[in-house]
Formats: sequence, structure tokens, C-alpha cells
Amino acid sequence: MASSEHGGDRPDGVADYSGPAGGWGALRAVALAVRDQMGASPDTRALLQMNQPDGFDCPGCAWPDPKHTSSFEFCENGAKAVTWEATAKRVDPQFFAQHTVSELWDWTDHALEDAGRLTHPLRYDAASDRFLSITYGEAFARIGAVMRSLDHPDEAEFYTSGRASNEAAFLYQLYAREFGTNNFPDCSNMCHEATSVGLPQSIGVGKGTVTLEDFDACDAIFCIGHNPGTNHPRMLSTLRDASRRGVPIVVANPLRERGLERFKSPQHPTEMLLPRDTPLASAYHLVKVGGDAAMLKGMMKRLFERDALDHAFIAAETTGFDALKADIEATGWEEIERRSGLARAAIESMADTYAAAERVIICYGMGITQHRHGTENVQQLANLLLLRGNIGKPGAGICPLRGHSNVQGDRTVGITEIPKEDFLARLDTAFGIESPRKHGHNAVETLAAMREGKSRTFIGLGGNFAVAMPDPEACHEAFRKLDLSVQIVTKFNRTCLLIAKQDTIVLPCLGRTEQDVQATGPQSVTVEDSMSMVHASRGKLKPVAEDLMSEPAIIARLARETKPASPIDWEGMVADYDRIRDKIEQVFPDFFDFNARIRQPGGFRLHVGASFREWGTPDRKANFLVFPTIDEDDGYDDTPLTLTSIRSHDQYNTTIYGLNDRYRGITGRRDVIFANAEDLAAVGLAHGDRVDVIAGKRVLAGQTLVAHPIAQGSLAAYYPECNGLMAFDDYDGKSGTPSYKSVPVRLRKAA
Ligand SMILES: Nc1nc2c(c(=O)[nH]1)N[C@H]1C(S)=C(S)[C@@H](COP(=O)(O)OP(=O)(O)OC[C@H]3O[C@@H](n4cnc5c(=O)[nH]c(N)nc54)[C@H](O)[C@@H]3O)O[C@H]1N2
Ligand SMILES: Nc1nc2c(c(=O)[nH]1)N[C@H]1C(S)=C(S)[C@@H](COP(=O)(O)OP(=O)(O)OC[C@H]3O[C@@H](n4cnc5c(=O)[nH]c(N)nc54)[C@H](O)[C@@H]3O)O[C@H]1N2
Ligand SMILES: [Mo]
Repeated sequence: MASSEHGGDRPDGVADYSGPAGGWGALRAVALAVRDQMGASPDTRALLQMNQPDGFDCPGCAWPDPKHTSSFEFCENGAKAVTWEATAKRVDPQFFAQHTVSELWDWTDHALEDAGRLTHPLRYDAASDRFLSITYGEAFARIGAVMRSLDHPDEAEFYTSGRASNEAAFLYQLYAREFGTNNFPDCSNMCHEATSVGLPQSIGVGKGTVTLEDFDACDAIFCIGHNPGTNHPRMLSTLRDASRRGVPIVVANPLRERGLERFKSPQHPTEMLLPRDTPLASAYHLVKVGGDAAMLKGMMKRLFERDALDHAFIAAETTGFDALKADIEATGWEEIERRSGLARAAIESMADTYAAAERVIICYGMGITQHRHGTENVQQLANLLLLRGNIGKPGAGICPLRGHSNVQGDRTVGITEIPKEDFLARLDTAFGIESPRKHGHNAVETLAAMREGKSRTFIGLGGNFAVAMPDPEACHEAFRKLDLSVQIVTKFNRTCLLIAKQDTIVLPCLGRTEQDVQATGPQSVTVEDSMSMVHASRGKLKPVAEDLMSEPAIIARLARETKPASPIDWEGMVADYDRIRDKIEQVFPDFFDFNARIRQPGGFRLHVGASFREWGTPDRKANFLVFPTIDEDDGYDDTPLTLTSIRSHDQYNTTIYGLNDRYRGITGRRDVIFANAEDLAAVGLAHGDRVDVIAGKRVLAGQTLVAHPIAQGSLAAYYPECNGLMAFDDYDGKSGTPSYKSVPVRLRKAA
């Protein structure tokens, strides 16, 4: 074992990473992903089609592409997402002949998905404890029988993961609403729901207000609680350009993340060949986990103290200013410093950088939203921007980094448990149905209803719900109480292994990289990125199995089986997705000329009122909103250690591509806890020690401590391994977002 800068011996697989983000390491990782997944003669056409005008949208993140017309924009993690889907490995009927469900349960999440793409519909057979392959027809008949037997449509749950296209999601919500429920748990409920709930109250729209062009015009960028080097790697090119223009990039994150510090762009040969990279963050503040509200209030306090406000904007465009001012003035520096973990001078310098810029963009991710008061956190970001008129002018605005590649689009086309009346009325007119008006379940309410036995069926359109949610024990119990569980997926995962009482069915589907041919020929789907740009995506690869159905086709068949007398022309819409888009246009007027506009390269941008200072709030003003405390995690203030959960560089949510986390110096393992060396010393622990992490009665045993540049009082662990430390009823009361980023814990030496 070598000794490290942390003083002690290094645990196996832990080292200091000194390189930049990107660079040759990224190219090497792509080569390995291609080799591991696609074998000796890889169909690398897939990689070359990604984000091309006539190709498919990257199934990785939702960061936009420059007009979707650029030459191939290299992205290591996009390549991993594509090779994972376009893998040469198959999970076919033979696979299930060899492995029982009890045996598969002991496989890791990585191993389950790494086995390959699913090729056949499956149903669980209790007698042999195996999944047996069945035809799609048989599967639909079985599902239809259970759905028709429910006492009330509200006993059914319809989950959506954000990879589903607009067309699939639109049909899915139509299916559930015709059936009679608004139960739409959605991955957004675990992700940016705090944005979807918080921003409409502030600025009248639950989406980001900036476009890529705004990044070319801004004078300062703030990156709060997101990790683009891993999760939105194409954003690094944007940050690089800004940095080279001399734009300050201010980071607030409990961990030092290499992807926010330095970038070597694989797009730029000179940078690759010379010992040179581009610095990104101009200032990096290690805010405590859960310290953002305090930090933001501190920044606002400084603006008030300096009177560095845009009074004309405030007078003309906003309401609530006096209440905000009173709240901020009443908040003392001492509590701001204690809760944020940042010195007053540091917060003042952030505010001064902010005030020195005419046009500011604030970017944020899960570090802001996944707290008990994630909604209020988002609103503090809006307050800060509004104080200097930084919304609705070029080069300025709010930029939530969305999760899944189409999570925003799914919402736009109707996946919501709290639908508005005007939307339902238009949906009913368009299809001659009567949608239910009663609001439905979000993700945490779904889990509760399943545990209480009130919900009897669960259909998952993608995703891995039971692993993504907090509290695996509660999730597993909930699934086992169901009558019917249906997972529409590309790869087998742990949620598929949770056996319902009557029927457990897995329906494989086409992925985004694959050709989707229907009665009228090859089809395209559409997606909406983080900046409200809608564009077409067309798969190019040969499907991994013959007769593999597309998501829209599967949904249409489910709908037909569930309601055989449905007046909706399900079959016609599936035959030609243009007809689905015509209906989307009819229901959502913003999609006017939909089919024509997606045929233009780059697609089109949906109207975001706040980008033009059209405030869609009840009083038609931008609203300053007061968060009466600074404790975004309620009472966690006095906890000595708070654990946050993060993604490694080799994972896509619950999909674990591999066991490395290159930028954080971790190789071949995920059982680590990142901790501050001084915190460890204070409790007699050190780098390399094996510990149990304890949250009340919950224990995550046998983890190895890794001393890391992280704010004092803060710990970080990989999701989903640490989800057992989280209670399922610990969430933001306003948005239902689980507080994944804030668990009070203590450490104990492992036995
Ligand atoms: N390759 C890849 N791409 C992805 C994903 C993936 O898993 N892999 N997931 C997709 C999805 S669904 C999503 S939602 C996004 C997620 O994208 P991100 O929001 O970037 O995701 P996280 O890794 O959860 O955490 C973000 C950062 O928040 C910091 N953080 C933790 N707690 C706090 C806090 O209290 N305050 C502050 N200020 N920061 C904090 C962490 O240190 C980390 O750097 O990425 C999407 N893109
Ligand atoms: N502790 C902790 N927990 C978290 C988070 C956190 O930061 N910390 N983040 C949360 C967030 S932001 C999110 S979004 C959720 C993620 O929750 P989900 O969206 O439910 O989970 P994923 O891991 O993205 O889903 C992976 C599965 O999707 C299926 N799949 C992949 N591609 C396709 C496709 O094209 N079509 C279909 N039908 N299926 C497909 C595959 O079978 C794969 O197994 O997790 C949440 N959980
Ligand atoms: Mo997400």
C-alpha cells in the first residue's frame, strides 16, 4: 500500500486523482465501454448517430446540444449510456432457465443489468421460482384481466421514468386517465419536483428560463449542488467557453468535484496534446450539506447591505419585496455562518461577484432540490436572481440541470398527478373521454398506498422504482403486497425481481438507439431538453430482438386490453406517430405545427413565459417568497454529521456501469464514505477505517472511510447503496421530493 496525501495507508482502490475532467481518461473509458459491451466488432454507428440532426437523442442527460446540428459532440458518459443500451449481451429465455429469482436476488444491481438486453416478455412462475418467457399477447391478456378486476381505477399506479419519449408519455397518461386515475408517480418526484412546484410560485413556470445562447452572453455563472463532469458532461464545453471568455464561475458544493475545477476538452486537439487544460471554477466554496438556504440568505443580506439591487426591476416586475427584505435583515450572520459552514467573508465575496455582473445564470441540481425544504431552496435561488433583475433578459436566468433525458418533456405532455382543469378539458375534447378530476399519487404517496394495500397494481414505464426510492425494505414490502407488477424495461433490474401476489410481468421494449418500424414505416419520437427545446429522435440500430415492441405500441395494447371498448384510435396512432403528435398539438397549443417544426433541424423551443418577463403567477408578477428559517432540513441543525448521497462517474442512477469513480480517485468499489479528515480525527477515526453508518435504527455496515475535500460536518456515500439509511416518510412536504441529500448519521468502527 502506498501512502497518500492523507497521511495514512491507502485502502485498496483509493487514490488521489490529479488530472482534469475529460482528457485522455475519458477517451480510454469510452474505448473500454465499447469493448466491454459491444464486443469485437462493435456497431459504433450508434455513437456517431448520437445527437445528429437525423439521429437519436442521447439517452444520457438532458443538457441541450448546440442546435442539435453540431458535429459529433464527444461525451464519455453519453457513450456509456449508448453502449449500455446497444450492448451485444442478451438476457433471453435461456438465461432465466439457468437462474431462479431467489438466486438473481443476490446479484448486484450492476450484475443484473450487465447481463444484457431483455429479448422476450416474461411472467413469474412460482412453482419453479423462475421467469418464463411468454408472448406479448399472453402478457397483455393477463395484465388486462387484473386491471379490469380492480374495484376502482385509483387502485392502479402508473410510474414513468424520464427516458420515455413525449409520444410514449402522452399515450401513457391518456391510457391511465381513460382508465380513470391520476396516479402518476414519476421519477421527477424524486428529482426536480421542488423546481416544478417552487418556480411556478416564484416566476410562473416550473422550468429553466435560459437557453444555450444565454451562456454566451452571461457575465457570471453560479453552479450550486450539481456535478456536471459526471452527470451533464456536455455542459463542460459550455463552462469551458465561458471560462475562456473570463466569466467567473462560482461553485457551491460540499465536495470538491474535479468536473467543476478543470477540464481538458476531447474536442480540442491542442488541449489534448499539450499539458494544458481549462480551469472552470473561479471560486469554489465547500458549503455544508444542507447549508444552501443559509448561504443564499447570506448573499442576499450582503446585497441589501450594499444596496446592490435593481430597484427599477423590483418596482415594475415583482411583489413581496418588503417581506423578503424584513426576513433577510432579521437573519443574523452568526447563524448564516454556522448553518452554511462558510465564513461571512466568503459569502460576501460570492455576493460581490454576483453584484459585479450585469447578467448572471444560476445552475443547480440535486444538491438544492433533495432536501426537506427543497422547494424553498429553489425559491431562494429565484429571490437572489430577481433582486438584480436576472430573469428574463439575455445572458441571465435560472438553469435547473434536469435529470433523465426527457423527464421535462414527460411532464409537459401530461405526466402529472396534479393536472390542471384546462388541460383535462382539452384532453377530454380531443379524445371523447372523461378524465378523472381527483388528484392522484406522487411517488411517496404511491409507496404509502402500496404498503397499506390500497394500491393493487403497478405499471412501470421504465425505471427501477424500488431501488430509486428511499427505504428499500419499505419498497420491497410494498411491491410484494401488490396483485400485479408490470415493468416495461430494456434491462432486467431489482424491481423486476419483486414478486406480486397474482402476476409479475416484465415487458421488454425498444431503446432509443433502435429503429422503430410501425405500419406506415420507420418512426421518430420527440424529446424536450433542459432548455425547453423539442426535437426529433430517430433510432438507427437493428433492434436487439425480432418483434421487440416500442413503448407506444406496448401502451396502446395495454390500453386496448384494459378497456376493449375504448373509443380511442390506439391502433391508428401507433401506426403513425405523426398522429400522436397531432393529438399532442390539439391538447397542448404550445405544440402548434408540431409535425412540421420537428422536421426542422434543431426542432423548436417551447414558450417559457418567464424568459420574456411574462409572469404566469396569479398576480402576474414575479414573487419574492420568504423562507422563514434557514434550516432546509428541519432540526438537522444540531446533528454533528449529515450524509448526502451522490452518483459515481460510472453510473446512471440505479444503473451501475462499473465500479470506478475516476475523478474522485475510487477504483473497483462503491463501499466508501467520503469524509472530512478533521471530522474523523475529532472522533478518533481515520482514512481507511472500516465503519458502520448509523441513522437511528438503520445501519449501513462495513464501509471504508475516504478522507476527501468535503465540508466539515458532511459525509457522502453512493446512491443507491445508502438508500437503506433513508426513511420513506422523510421528504419535502411541498413537493414530495425525498430528502436524499440530508441524513443525520453517526459513525461507529465496524466490528
Ligand atoms: N452519467 C450520469 N448522468 C446523469 C445521471 C447519472 O446518474 N449518471 N443521472 C441523471 C439524473 S436522473 C439526474 S437528476 C441528474 C443528477 O445530477 P446532479 O444533480 O449533478 O447529481 P448528484 O450526483 O446527485 O449530486 C450533485 C452534486 O450535489 C452535491 N451536493 C450534495 N449535497 C449537497 C448540498 O446539500 N448542497 C449543495 N450545494 N450540494 C450538494 C454533490 O456533492 C454533487 O456534486 O443527472 C442526470 N445525468
Ligand atoms: N439516495 C438517492 N436516491 C435517489 C437519488 C439520489 O440522488 N440519491 N436520485 C433520484 C433521482 S434524481 C431519480 S431520477 C431516480 C431514478 O429513478 P428511475 O428513473 O426509476 O431509475 P433508473 O435507474 O434511471 O432506471 C433504470 C432502468 O430503466 C430501464 N430503462 C433504461 N432505458 C429504458 C428505455 O429506453 N425504456 C424503458 N422502458 N426502460 C428503460 C432499464 O431497465 C433500467 O434498469 O432515483 C432517485 N433516487
Ligand atoms: Mo433525476
